[in-house]
Amino acid sequence: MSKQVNLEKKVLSENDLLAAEIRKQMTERGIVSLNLVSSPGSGKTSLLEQTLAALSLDLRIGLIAGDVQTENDANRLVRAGGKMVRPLMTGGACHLDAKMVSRVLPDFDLAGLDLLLIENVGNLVCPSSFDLGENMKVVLISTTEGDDKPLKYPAMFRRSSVMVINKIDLLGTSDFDITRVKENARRINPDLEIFEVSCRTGAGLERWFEWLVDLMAKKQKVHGERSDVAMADADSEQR
Ligand SMILES: Nc1nc2c(ncn2[C@@H]2O[C@H](COP(=O)(O)OP(=O)(O)OP(=O)(O)O)[C@@H](O)[C@H]2O)c(=O)[nH]1
Ligand SMILES: [Mg+2]
Repeated sequence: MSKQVNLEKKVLSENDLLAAEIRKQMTERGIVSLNLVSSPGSGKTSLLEQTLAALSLDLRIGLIAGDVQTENDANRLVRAGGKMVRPLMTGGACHLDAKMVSRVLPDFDLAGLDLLLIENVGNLVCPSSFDLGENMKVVLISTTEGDDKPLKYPAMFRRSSVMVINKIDLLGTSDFDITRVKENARRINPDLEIFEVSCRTGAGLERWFEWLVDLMAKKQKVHGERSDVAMADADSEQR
């Protein structure tokens, strides 16, 4: 038993080292990276399709579509206008890890990217334990899943910075209570930024797009300031 615990610890710490390297690469280039996590079918690919449709003219978006099997999601994202899309098939594993991400990263022209969106494997448990070098995790929950899920799968909601409640067009067709799901999620993580959207009707998506653009602007301002400082340091070293 303790051997198994030690092995798990080793795998996670190796993953964290690799994730830190990925994060460093992204930060150096001013790329914002989001890791989308949820149960199967909550609408991760649908949200990415809508995001591409709205923002791909203004932002250079790279996408990694993680799946246990098939390239269905990657194909959908290409059809939605994604120009830099890579499928990442785990072949059985229930989550992406940093090693898998670092395997496909060389396929991207990082200098030509503003935003990297990673769709994780549909699973509300395992992906919470694996840092992929992202800036933040975005957890989706759809209105067909039950409003108690943040309490039952707390790690995912604790480790996410954003919760997107999707399929609000289906509110009223089950006993899902949107006020209760937000209360439950905030009991686990009071700092969660919450969005209520329907990827089917488009309701609520404008706020998500605005938040994303704003996040990019903030990160790129910090990146610009850092680059100025680095250039000033290099100049003074040369003198
Ligand atoms: N009614 C409704 N259906 C939606 C909405 N968003 C997505 N769907 C549908 O839900 C189903 C699953 O959506 P996906 O985007 O494939 O979900 P996913 O999270 O990417 O699924 P996995 O990759 O398999 O985990 C599809 O049939 C979508 O058309 C929504 O806002 N309302
Ligand atoms: Mg998907």
